[in-house]
Amino acid sequence: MKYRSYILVAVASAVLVTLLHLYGCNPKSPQTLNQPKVTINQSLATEKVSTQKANANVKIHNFKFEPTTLKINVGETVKFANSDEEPHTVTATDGSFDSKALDTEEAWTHTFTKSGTFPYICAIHPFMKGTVTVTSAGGNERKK
Ligand SMILES: [Cu+2]
Repeated sequence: MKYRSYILVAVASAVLVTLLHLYGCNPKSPQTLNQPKVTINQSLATEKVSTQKANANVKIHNFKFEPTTLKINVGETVKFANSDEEPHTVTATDGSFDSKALDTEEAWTHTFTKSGTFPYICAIHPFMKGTVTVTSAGGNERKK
């Protein structure tokens, strides 16, 4: 008889401990067990370091500026990228900007702070011509 009650107590204790373990020590709901997925932005790592954002792009390709004529607003930045095997420059005919020679896959950015029409050439190949037309955006620009 005594032996049997020992077993009962032991079983009851085991059940109690199990219940305590299930409900007392395991408050986590299944949702919190789902770990958030960590994704590493690989594109940031492979992109060439360029902090300056361009509003427009001009590609230098086959001894041409593409697009040849570009219209932007005052304060916007244009990125000129040379994809030719030859070096090229982006040189304003009025002397207001000059990229100097850009090698293959080299890029140069310029921010246009004045409205107007700016023809430019490649100083190495003067037959290469382009134009950037800069207009003031909604007349908000009052800078001098
Ligand atoms: Cu050139």
